[in-house]
Amino acid sequence: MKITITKPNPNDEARMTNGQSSAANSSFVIRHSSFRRRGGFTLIELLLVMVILGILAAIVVPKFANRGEQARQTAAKTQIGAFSTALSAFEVDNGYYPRGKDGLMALMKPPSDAPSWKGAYLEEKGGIPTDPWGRPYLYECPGKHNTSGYDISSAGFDGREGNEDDVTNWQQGK
Ligand SMILES: [Ca+2]
Repeated sequence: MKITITKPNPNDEARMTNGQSSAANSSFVIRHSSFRRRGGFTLIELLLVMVILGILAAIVVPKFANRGEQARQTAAKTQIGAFSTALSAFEVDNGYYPRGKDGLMALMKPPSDAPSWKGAYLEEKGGIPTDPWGRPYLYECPGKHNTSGYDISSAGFDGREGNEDDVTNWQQGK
């Protein structure tokens, strides 16, 4: 930080017409323009930045937290759609949908009563995929909701069947 002290000359005094006559009356004038530029942030500016960061944290964090759950719901819907495509392919080859509660296994390994089986119908190498919350998808054929087809669902975040966060292949609330 460099502070230069110079004696005023008549020209300087002539320029100081904006209410700085007290400085002009003193013997020396401190030129501190370089001090102003290198001084960094003032306390007010720092406080303002902290307030803005506080507002951003309050707004942004809950939104992203919610997005994660929305993304898992979407992933479960997409996976159920993929199961449905594979189950339709199974039905085309064999004339029926895989039966019972373990029916999804028939997409990977041929059941005993499927001589025209042309699977595997899923590319998953780790077996039948679990839902985004780490639990198995629930399958039943014939279904309780889709009586002429099959029910497939995820119990959602809470892991309990039959409430509103479930992801299903039937219309919920009916
Ligand atoms: Ca649930």
